[in-house]
Formats: sequence, C-alpha cells, structure tokens
Amino acid sequence: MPETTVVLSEEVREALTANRPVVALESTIIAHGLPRPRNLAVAEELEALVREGGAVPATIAVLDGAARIGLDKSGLERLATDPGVRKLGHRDLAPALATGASGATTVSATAFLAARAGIRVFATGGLGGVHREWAHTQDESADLRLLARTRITVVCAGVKSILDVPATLQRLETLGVGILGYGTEHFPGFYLTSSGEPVDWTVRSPQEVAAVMRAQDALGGSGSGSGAGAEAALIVANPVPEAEQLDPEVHDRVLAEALDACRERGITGQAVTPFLLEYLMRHTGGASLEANIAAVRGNVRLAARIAAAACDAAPTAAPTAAAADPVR
Ligand code: PSU
Ligand code: MN
Repeated sequence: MPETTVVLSEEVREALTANRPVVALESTIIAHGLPRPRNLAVAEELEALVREGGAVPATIAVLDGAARIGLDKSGLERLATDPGVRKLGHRDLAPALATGASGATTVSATAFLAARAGIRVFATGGLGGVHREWAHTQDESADLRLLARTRITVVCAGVKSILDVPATLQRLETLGVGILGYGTEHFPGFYLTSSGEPVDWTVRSPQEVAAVMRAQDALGGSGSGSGAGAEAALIVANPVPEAEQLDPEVHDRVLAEALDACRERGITGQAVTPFLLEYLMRHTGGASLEANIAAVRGNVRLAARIAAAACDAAPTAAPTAAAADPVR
C-alpha cells in the first residue's frame, strides 16, 4: 500500500506512539446524519469533548483519495459542507482511494481504518443493523459483519431504533460480538433510553470496560497487536439519559409514518438510514435531533474515559499495528 493511502495526523500518530488515549470518531453522522450547519458545530463539539476527557480525537474520513485518521479544521469543514462527500462503507474504501474520491466513513469503514491504525476505542451514535424489512430486502448494515472481525471497542447508544432491534441483537450474538450495558440492564434504544430488550452483562465504570478489553486480548492471544484482525469488537451500550430521550410515544408514532414513507417512495440501500433519520427529525420538530446529539455527546465522553482507562491499565500495550503496518 503506498504510504499516502492512510494518513494519520501528527497529533494522532504521536499519541498512539506514546500510548496516550485516542478516540476514533465516525464522519457519516456529520456528513449525512445531521443537518447543516448544526453538523459542523457538533463535529467540533465532539472533538472538544474528547479532549476534555483527556484523549485525542481522531475523526476519520476519506479526502481526495486518502484515508485520513485525524482531521484538521478545514477537513471537518469540507465534510460538513461539501455536497459531493459520499457515504463510504468499508467495501467502498478501495474504489474511493483508487479514484481520488472524498467520503464520510460509516461505522464499518471507520472501525476498519481505526483498527488498522492501532486505535482501540471508537464513539458513535447508533450502530447500523438488521432493518425491519429484512425478510423482504435482506438489508443488514455492513457494520455488523465488520465488527465481528475487528478488535475495537465501540461506544454507542445501541443500534438505531429505525431497525429491527431484537433481530439485530440476535445477529450480534450469532456473530460473536460482545455487548456490555453501561449502567443499565437494558439495551439502549438510540433516541430512547431503553429498547426494552435485556443485555446479558452490565458494567458501571470505564475501568470495568478496560478489564473486559484486557480479557478479550488475553483470550485472543495476539490482541491489540493484530490491528483489524480476526477477533470481534466489544460494544459498550450507553443509554441517552431519560431526561434527554425522545418522548417514546412520539417516537413510535413518527417512526411508523417514516417507515411507511420509505416503503411508498421505494427508497433502498444506503439511502434508507439517512432518509429515516431525516424524516424523524422533521416530523418531531427537531426533538429526535436533540436526542440523537445528546446520545452522541454521552458516548464520546464515555469513550474518552474508557480510552484513558485502557491506557492506564496497559502501559506497555504499544500500538504495534501502527508501527508494523504501512500506515503513516
Ligand atoms: N449514528 C447516527 N447517525 C448516523 C449513523 C450512525 O447517530 O448517520 C450512520 C453510521 O455511520 C452507520 C450508518 O454506520 O449510519 C449505517 O448506515 P447503513 O444502515 O446504510 O449501513
Ligand atoms: Mn443498508
């Protein structure tokens, strides 16, 4: 791979080399999940929250055919404002790099690139998953399978509630992806504090999450040295505070309308998730947007604390993937 294919910012590279905490942030939520101009303000706020938590933010995207791990101000601005920025899953990375395209990375593409660079903790809003129309459309986000083979800890507010949540949980079990409820016995519902589904494991501190990560590595043998290796991710499911959730009745009513509208208009593929999120935002008077942003904020804050705890616990676990791979 040419040296310029994956470019780490100076700050991110230095932090990884010194085993200081780094948190990866995805960019699809910025380019395609949030409305302008709020998206740029949120992108900057999320980076600031990571820094307040004592970690270095690494927002990930592809700009002009180079995968970038850690963006500067102008990079963030381009993502948030340029209408030509595509949505890239991990399968889109090679064509995007080869053609010089620019795109925002989904959970799958972000986790792939972050793990290759030696970043262990990643924060987002809600994961993709199995769509409600799955039996008919076979629409299951590439996020799930990628997480089944990538050793990274993803802090999220569960999976997006537009999905078939029980089916997504079942698929994660089949794929061997572990889930920890953070301070909860229930799987969060993205816009909602609870999806109503149970989780098997509950943790209550960043140190407990770091202990699970260490145990994963001990079991997996090669552990963090393997980069995007053959081992599964760990999902830390962190609920949005009840005071900031979307009213569950409003959620259920508007989501039913959104799903009808999606079907009627024949929206498919990559366009489904942005369509549904946008519909909810418009028809809840912006309330779903506030719940979404509140969830992401909480996840980013927690991710910084987990990244710090993981570094404290493993002072010798240098980011060998970054050193050994042809990644700058
Ligand atoms: N979380 C949010 N907003 C988003 C997404 C997640 O709060 O827009 C994005 C993520 O990038 C996720 C993607 O990977 O939606 C899933 O898209 P799809 O269902 O097409 O795989
Ligand atoms: Mn899909």
